[in-house]
Amino acid sequence: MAKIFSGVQPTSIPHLGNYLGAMQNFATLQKGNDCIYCIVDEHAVTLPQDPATMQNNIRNLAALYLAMGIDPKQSILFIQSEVPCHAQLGWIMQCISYMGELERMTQFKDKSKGKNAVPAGLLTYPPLMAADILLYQTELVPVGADQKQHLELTRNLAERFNHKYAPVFTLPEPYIPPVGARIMSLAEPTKKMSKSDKNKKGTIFTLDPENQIVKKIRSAITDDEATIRYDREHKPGISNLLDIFSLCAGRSIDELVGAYQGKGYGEFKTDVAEAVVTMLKPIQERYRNLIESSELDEVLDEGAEKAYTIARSTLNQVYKAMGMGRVSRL
Ligand code: ATP
Ligand code: LTN
Repeated sequence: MAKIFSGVQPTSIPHLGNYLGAMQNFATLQKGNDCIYCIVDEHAVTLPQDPATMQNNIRNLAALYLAMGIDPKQSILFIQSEVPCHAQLGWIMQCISYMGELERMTQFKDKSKGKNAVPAGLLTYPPLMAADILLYQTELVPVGADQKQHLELTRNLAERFNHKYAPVFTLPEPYIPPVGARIMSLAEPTKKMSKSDKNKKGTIFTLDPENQIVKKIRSAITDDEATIRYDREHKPGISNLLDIFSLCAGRSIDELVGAYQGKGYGEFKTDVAEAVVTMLKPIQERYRNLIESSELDEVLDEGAEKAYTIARSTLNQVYKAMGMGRVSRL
């Protein structure tokens, strides 16, 4: 039985990369493990968000978590800003982080590139993520490949704290799936599929209607070799579609490559689209039933309460180890 924690930002509707790289595993990992899943709204505001859109995104994401199979009887689902311990431990983690290591984070470099006023929160995002994970004595963190570096930093910060003060934190491991950890943009298959991509043709959102999914996959950039084979370097577009097809249809890449020998890209893309639509349909149906229900608020209230109890106990140990506050009150 492992302790598992992960989070998704309510910056828009989760896309196929978020689902195949991370969220699909959230549900699978529930069996036999203690899972905690979070809507990380404090991470989302490291870049400016429209308040009304953010409220909608939070509700949509909560409904999608459940629609994707998170069972609130088995797992805890909550909103980060409703448990103040995250911001509190985030501060401590910032204080034990070095500027140099934060400036070296690839996500910081990518997101701050070209900006003449870089919000400080973009730099201090990874110590907050470390706090999220460490508060729950997490052992395993299911994430996409882009988060590996942040997980390494989390382990370093935990070790640094444990060594300097007291052995409070468990060292977490990333759980990165062998296929799907880096789903690429359909429009630019050398870049990861992203919510913030300006070109919406490259991203399939999990709530996209069928006709849009079909259209986006039909216009996916491929190559002119006209052979379906897996080669990430020379055929990034086809390889990405093979990854998506394999995960959505539950068929191995080798089996698919065999089945599409001598067939054209048109037929292949039609079948990829069908596999994606078939996989997303039941999720979209469950989402529509949940979004208007009062169940969502009950789940989130209960989740915040349960998360707080665990998080507060870790935070007390941290404050005690550091000599903060009054020990008699902890
Ligand atoms: P953005 O796309 O705007 O950079 P994001 O989608 O990376 O945002 P989150 O919503 O917090 O940010 O990501 C949720 C999870 O989805 C994380 O575990 C992340 O690693 C994973 N993920 C994100 N993009 C992909 C992708 N293209 N392929 C696989 N996993 C992904
Ligand atoms: N940084 C992640 C989102 C995130 C997260 C976390 C993931 C915030 N806190 C804790 C796992 C565990 C992202 O941008 N995808």
